[in-house]
Amino acid sequence: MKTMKVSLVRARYPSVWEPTNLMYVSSFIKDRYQGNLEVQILDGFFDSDEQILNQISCSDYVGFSGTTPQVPHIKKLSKLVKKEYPSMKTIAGGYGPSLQPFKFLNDPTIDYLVVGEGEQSMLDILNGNVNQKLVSSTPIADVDSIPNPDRDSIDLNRYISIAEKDEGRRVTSIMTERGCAFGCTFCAEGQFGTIWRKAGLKNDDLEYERAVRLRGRSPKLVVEEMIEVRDRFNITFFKMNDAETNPSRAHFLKLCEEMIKQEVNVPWGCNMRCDKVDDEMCEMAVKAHCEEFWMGLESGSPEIHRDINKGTTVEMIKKAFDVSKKYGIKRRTYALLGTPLESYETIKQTEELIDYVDPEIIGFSILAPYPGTAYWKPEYDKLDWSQIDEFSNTTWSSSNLTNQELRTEQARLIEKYSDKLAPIIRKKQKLGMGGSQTLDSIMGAM
Ligand code: B12
Ligand code: SF4
Repeated sequence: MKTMKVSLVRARYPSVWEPTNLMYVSSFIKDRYQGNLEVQILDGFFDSDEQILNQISCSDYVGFSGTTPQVPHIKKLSKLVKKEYPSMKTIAGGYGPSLQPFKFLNDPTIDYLVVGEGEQSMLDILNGNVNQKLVSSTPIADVDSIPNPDRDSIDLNRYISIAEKDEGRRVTSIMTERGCAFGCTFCAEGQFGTIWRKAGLKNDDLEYERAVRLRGRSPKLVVEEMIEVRDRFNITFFKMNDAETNPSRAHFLKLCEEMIKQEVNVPWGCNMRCDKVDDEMCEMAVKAHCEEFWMGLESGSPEIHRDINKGTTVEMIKKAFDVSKKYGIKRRTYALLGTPLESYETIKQTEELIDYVDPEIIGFSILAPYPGTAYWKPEYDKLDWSQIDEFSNTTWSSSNLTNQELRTEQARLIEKYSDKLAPIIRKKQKLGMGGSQTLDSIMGAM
């Protein structure tokens, strides 16, 4: 029987995180495809276009993944692939293509466009069950039925060694859940999630839909995966890949309990929502060897908090930072400049909040109105999104501050809190993001 060969490629972008999404797609198709299947996962962060073209030469299918800033590279690669290997089937997926499907539907160099979570759709394509270009399938409700991300088809050591060089520890990521139950105005997750409804969910009740979208993995299985990965790759730090690891307090506590029970004994860090951080959670997390919480404080202005719909308040943030400090947890935070109500006054409030919570690590970004966020406008489509992101945003302004004023404030805050900037954020922010030349220099520096 002929072996089906599949290459999955993450488009170029500086990221020290392995592409868990493609690793999930890979493990799923390897598990369910009935014939012989070979999969390799490449990454434009490490692999040049030439290397990608050479390495995929025997593939039957090549799938590209990326967020909006990576869309131009996906399109460049698909063009190169069709020129070099006209019979190879090309597939585009991920947030970028899913949120702007029209960019791919008329592109003759893309054969299939996968919208939303892609495991089942990819399998359907390989099985020859897809007769149209746009593919979307009902997301898998039981996330425990998806095998662990495929760590055999990717060179994981390339990622681990960057962290080892930068931080002196062997780091990799683990996902404890999927989706998000919230709808912050600056995040595209809400829009991405509503694709599910189009993909087959019948219930139109947003609350219900959001609750369904958040799907926790079995803590026992997550921890078994951690132990396997710890032992196989000699991991000394885990970073949780979740949007937020604590939207469910019960799930978070169970996860910690399981880590203690199964004696993972490896430090870890995770994204935490500030509305749900309390003594018991911190105590359990520390017992489970948690060392870092990454908590977005966004702004010190109560009005901005209401406006961005995150469901957090300045008081919640103070409490979350205070309580985690009490337990010796290192607190990394992010401030988001430039939401519509931003002014010099609100930035001052943000500085006051930062000084109060006194985080160990901080990053400053400027709102990037990505497709899928509440701030997206069709006219932004004319912008070159490979040149824009939240670190060096040369387009966005608030009602009160121009883009130049926001950037000056960002630079001032970076300078003011320079002793607290995470190494990776320092690299990105000092070099400035956006523009292929700058991107090259960032990639060279990483
Ligand atoms: C975790 C995360 C990260 C991690 C990624 C970790 C990792 N291992 O890759 C880090 C911190 C590195 C990161 C970086 C970035 N991120 Co991010 N990130 C997220 C977050 C919180 C969760 C994404 C996730 O892991 N989902 C779970 C996985 C399983 O789902 P998935 O990635 O969507 O993949 C599924 C489908 O999309 C599909 N699929 C994906 N690719 C392909 C390809 C094929 C061929 C197929 C068939 C299917 C398919 O199948 C996958 C499995 O179901 C989301 C917000 C959110 N709550 O969703 C933002 C989000 C995705 N990020 C976003 C952005 C913009 C970025 C950056 C560009 C930011 C920056 N300027 O640096 C970079 C890009 C990095 C990169 N190289 O891709 C935006 C995307 C918006 C948009 N319009 O594109 C989001 C939505 C946040 C926001 N601001 O709105 N991110
Ligand atoms: S910012 Fe975090 S909490 Fe808000 S919608 Fe995005 S992933 Fe969910």
